[in-house]
Amino acid sequence: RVVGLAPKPNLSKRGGSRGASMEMGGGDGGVSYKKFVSFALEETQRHTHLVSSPLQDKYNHIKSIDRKSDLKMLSYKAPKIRLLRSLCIEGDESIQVLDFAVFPEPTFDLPIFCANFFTAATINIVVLDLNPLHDIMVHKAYKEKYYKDLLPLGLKYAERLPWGGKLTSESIRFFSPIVIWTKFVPGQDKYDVLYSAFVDYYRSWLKLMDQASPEKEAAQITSNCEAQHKYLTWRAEKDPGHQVLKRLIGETRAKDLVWSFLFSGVDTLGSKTFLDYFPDYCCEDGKINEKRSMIGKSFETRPWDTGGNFIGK
Ligand code: BLA
Repeated sequence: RVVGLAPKPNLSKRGGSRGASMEMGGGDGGVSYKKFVSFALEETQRHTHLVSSPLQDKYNHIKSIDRKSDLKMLSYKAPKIRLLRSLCIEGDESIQVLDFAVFPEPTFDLPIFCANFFTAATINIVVLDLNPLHDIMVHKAYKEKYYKDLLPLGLKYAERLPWGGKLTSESIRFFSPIVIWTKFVPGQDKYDVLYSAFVDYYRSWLKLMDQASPEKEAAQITSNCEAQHKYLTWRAEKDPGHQVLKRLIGETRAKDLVWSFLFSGVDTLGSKTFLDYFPDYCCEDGKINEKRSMIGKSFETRPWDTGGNFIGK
């Protein structure tokens, strides 16, 4: 059952990268991220069986307070996918947002697919990655398993979508050596490259999903669960999109959207708190420091070399 405003995954209509640039914009150099979502859903349907998520009934469409923007939500699950969800924000002008993520079932140690695109009149902010489930600084075997073969893919886009400069230092541990972290001035050529990167990265993720076999050991499933919970906890608390959402739909609805939709699982996959995972953020009164970063921003340049070795401080 496909509920709500879903661009229905349709097997007869080929997604692919064909005709990408023709259909991409609004004719004025603008971008619509709907096409990205349609591609992802159709492509997923070719690899697995998507069913609507129970979240879909509650989270489908919100109009912004100023009534100028529409927030559209889609959510599905599949045998290896705990949650595939997307948030698309489109307005008459100013901002376009895509927050698309796929969270695997904890029986799989698959990376988390992450596409976060924020577009305003003069700037695009982009994160596209197969976020490692386990910290690759510590878990070298995990890094080998998933990223060794993907390094050429990262290199393919490193030049055309160059490193976006300093970022919240704490975020780097959630990124892989092939992360596309970039900022650019809006322009059709850039959107075409971004679409192509999205297609390539998503196809790579689906391939990993096809190959993934379930963990046999309970301890490994527990560890996957905790790792995903840590990721969700980080993002639910510190995601940079939160501020924008607050402005669009108000604090209460923004918080609900972030905690119960975007990072659904944060209340169920584990019981540790944000401060258990990130004790540096603890204030003297025991509350969570509201700063997004305790260490500050760093990594002016890409902190991985072409071999995927970490070269940041
Ligand atoms: C900025 N978004 C950023 C930045 C990053 C990300 C790294 C640069 C600022 C910083 O270093 O924090 C994205 N950070 C991520 C992602 C992870 C992470 C994906 O840790 C995953 C682990 N961004 C959105 C959505 C909106 C949005 C939904 O994903 C809006 C609704 C907006 N992102 C947005 C804005 C900025 C930004 C406005 C610039 C403001 C800022 O730097 O805080």
